[in-house]
Amino acid sequence: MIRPIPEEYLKECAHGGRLEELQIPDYSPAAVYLPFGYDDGDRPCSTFYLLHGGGGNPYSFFSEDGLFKNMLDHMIDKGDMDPLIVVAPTYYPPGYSGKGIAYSAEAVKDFGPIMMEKIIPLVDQSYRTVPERRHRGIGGFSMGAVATWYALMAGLDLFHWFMPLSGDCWICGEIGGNKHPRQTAGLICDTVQGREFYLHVLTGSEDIAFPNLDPQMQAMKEFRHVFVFGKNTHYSVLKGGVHDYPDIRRYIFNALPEFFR
Ligand code: FER
Repeated sequence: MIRPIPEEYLKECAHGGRLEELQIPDYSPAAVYLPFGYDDGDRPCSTFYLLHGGGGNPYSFFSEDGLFKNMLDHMIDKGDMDPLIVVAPTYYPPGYSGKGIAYSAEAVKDFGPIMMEKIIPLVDQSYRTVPERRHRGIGGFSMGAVATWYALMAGLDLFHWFMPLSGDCWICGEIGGNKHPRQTAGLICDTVQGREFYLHVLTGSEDIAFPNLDPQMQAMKEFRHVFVFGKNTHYSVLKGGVHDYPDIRRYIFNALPEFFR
C-alpha cells in the first residue's frame, strides 16, 4: 500500500527546517535540507542523498512550491522519522547545458566517484552527520534512479539504504532493465552478494519507466538468495502512478521512514 500524503503535510509546518547551498570545490553546488532544531542541537543526523531526474537540478525536488520541504518538515515534526539531513547534489558538472539522454547517461556514470570521493566527505565535514553507512541513504528519480542503482553496485561501503524511483539500472546499457533484465539482475546480484543492504524500489503502473523497471524487478525475484523480497528488498507499484515529481514525492513519503532503523 502506497499511502497518499495527508493534505496537512503539504502545508507550511510551524517547526520547519531550512535549506542552504553547499559549495563543492570545482563542482556544481548541492542543495542541503537541515531539519528543525539543527542549529540549536548537537545530535548527529542520518543523511539522505537525493538525486533529481534528467534535465533537473538540486532544486527539482525543493522547488518553489515548497511542498517537498513541507512534507519533510511534517514527517519529522510528527515523528514519522528522526530528524535527518537531505543532500540534493546534481550529476551535471558546472556548465552543463542539456545535451539529451546520452549525455545524462555519461554524467551519471562520471558522478559516482565524485559523490563518493568528494561530496560525501565534504558533507560529513560540513554537517553534524553520522558518518557511517547505516546512517547514509540514497534515492533518486528516473536518471537519478539510474545513479542510485550504480550507487548500490559501487557504494556499499558508504550506503546501506537505497531508493531507486521510476528508473532502471543501466549497467548493461541504456534502458538495460528492459533490454537485458536477467543480465542486469544477475550483475547487481553478483556485486551485492554477501553484503547487507536495504532496497526499496518504487514506481507507478502508468509511469513511462515502468516497462523498463518492471522486467528488471521481476528478474531480480529469481535471485532470491540475495534479494529477499519483503526483507532486504521491497518493490512497490502505485496503480495509476506517473513519471512526475508529485507521485515521486508520495513514494518518498512512504519509503523514507523505513530507512535508518
Ligand atoms: C528509465 C530510466 C531513466 C526511463 C527514463 C530515464 C523512460 C531517464 C530519462 C531522462 O532523463 O530523460 O527507465 O524510462
